[in-house]
Amino acid sequence: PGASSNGATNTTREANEKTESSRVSPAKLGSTDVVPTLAFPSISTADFQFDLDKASDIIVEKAEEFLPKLGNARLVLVDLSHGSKILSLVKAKASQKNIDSERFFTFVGDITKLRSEGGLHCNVIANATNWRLKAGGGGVNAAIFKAAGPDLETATRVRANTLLPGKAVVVPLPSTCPLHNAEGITHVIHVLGPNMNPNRPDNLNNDYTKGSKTLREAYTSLFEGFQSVVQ
Ligand code: AR6
Repeated sequence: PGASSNGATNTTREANEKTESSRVSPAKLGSTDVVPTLAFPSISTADFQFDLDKASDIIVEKAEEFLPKLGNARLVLVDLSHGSKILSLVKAKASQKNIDSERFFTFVGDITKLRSEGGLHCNVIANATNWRLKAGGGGVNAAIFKAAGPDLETATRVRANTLLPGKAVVVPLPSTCPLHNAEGITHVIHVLGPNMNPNRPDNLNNDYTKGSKTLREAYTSLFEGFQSVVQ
């Protein structure tokens, strides 16, 4: 499942096949012993138009930095299509580094349906959100708030009303939440990345010195948030 040859590039197909094999042992352990796994979208690279090549460097750099701090936990970069450029770039760059491909890999699928449709159990997912932490707006933010229903909005409000670029907030999901009971997701981590979209307010006006610094901070905040859940 999820590894259809329909439009798949070799790299992404291999990535999903690798995932299929790497999840065999945790699946045998029973539902309470699943390997802690964070699924995250590429922050800022769609609606916020951050350069894909620069973003892929930052993702690989931050994954390499955090993997040793995360025990046996896994980091999975997710995107919707087999043709995803960011997945291909990250996969190629990660393979050049001394990174355990069982603990950091890419996966094609909808982040709100990874277990039910992709067979990949991730107990934590990240959301590329907006500064108001509001539902809607398109992209992964709209998808996650829609799939989680009003429970996520309520649980988010308890933690924060707004978010600064480069910051993340960890939100525990109540067991009544559909994402919790159907997908096994116990936490959503909202992350706000730098906005490079010239058509949106508060964009960084193509300043990649600031933008790259903020994207690094965003991944640091995200992975530290995941670390706090795992410990
Ligand atoms: N599952 C997996 N990945 C997804 C999904 C999904 N359901 N939907 C999108 N992606 P974006 P940004 C991928 O635009 O650039 C929103 O309106 C997508 O292909 O969601 O940080 C917010 O409210 C891309 O690789 O986030 C903000 O205002 C990645 O997720 C703004 O967009 C991020 O794309 C944030 O823009």
